[in-house]
Amino acid sequence: MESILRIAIQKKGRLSEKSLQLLKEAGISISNGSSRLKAQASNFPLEVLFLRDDDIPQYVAEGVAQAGILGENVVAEKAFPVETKLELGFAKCRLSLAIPREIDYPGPQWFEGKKVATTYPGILQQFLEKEGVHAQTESISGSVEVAPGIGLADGICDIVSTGSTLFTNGLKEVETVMRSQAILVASPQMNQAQEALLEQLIFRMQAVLRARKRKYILLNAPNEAIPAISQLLPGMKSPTVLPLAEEGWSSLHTVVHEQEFWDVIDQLKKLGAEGILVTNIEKMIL
Ligand code: PRT
Ligand code: ZN
Repeated sequence: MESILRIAIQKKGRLSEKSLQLLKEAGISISNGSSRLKAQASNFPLEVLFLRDDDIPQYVAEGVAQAGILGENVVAEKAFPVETKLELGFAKCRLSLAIPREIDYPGPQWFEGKKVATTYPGILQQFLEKEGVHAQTESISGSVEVAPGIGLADGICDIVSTGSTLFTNGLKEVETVMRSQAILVASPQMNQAQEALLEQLIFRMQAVLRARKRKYILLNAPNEAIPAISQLLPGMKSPTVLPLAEEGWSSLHTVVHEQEFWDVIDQLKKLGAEGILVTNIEKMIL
């Protein structure tokens, strides 16, 4: 029987589109959208299962799917034996403790004897234990941010991204319990052929993720500035230098982190660089 790799991704929510996008950029075509329970890739032995994110750790741990894409926060809360293979760089957020804004916060001991509403009781308990604080956790399944306002709890422990949900509910963030982003996890249960397929998938995803963080730079510079510019922008090995038709000038091509580019732009201009072009990279293999 030909082997196939199954990957579980979120059916509908914050992770769905970006998970599908990553598979697509890894060169995997999935015909039908996430309207059904599963879909087959047409050009890679891969089947995609569309699930609620909360169910993914169990499905992967039990080997129903060999891989999954979900938030680190959910992996940590569910505590199933899955292995983190890759940080995917999207759905970045933090799990934080928050309390009513008007309260002066002295430190974690404020929570002693208090009641905290959360959908992450496991992670919260561990944090409180580490801090040596005894608080009661109130597990609720949604709209955690309204709990203090209706008198259900003194504080909350919830996912924060921009902070606007806390703000509109009169709360302030006082402790970061964990940071999270989307990750690729793998099952402890898979055969050799599936392991090989997963390695191929990881290789492709890495090429995509690496490229997302970087830009391809082309610029023109006077020849005497090339050594200095090459030091500023060393690229993968060293920059490509091509002569321009105009005597004494060259075109220099290199790869940089986007942030580094902004950090050195003034220096580049001082060195005489001009006609600077910055473009996206699709894949990058070292
Ligand atoms: O239906 P299913 O169970 O699959 O989905 P879900 O509702 O449990 O999850 P979903 O789609 O909301 O989020 C999936 C994952 O995205 C989470 O597990 C996190 O890893 C990640 N993520 C990133 C977030 C956020 N950012 C986020 N802002 N998850 C939730 N939020 C919510 C948060 O709960 C709060 O209500 O957004 C609000 C806070 O956002 P700000 O911007 O106002 O701070
Ligand atoms: Zn969920």
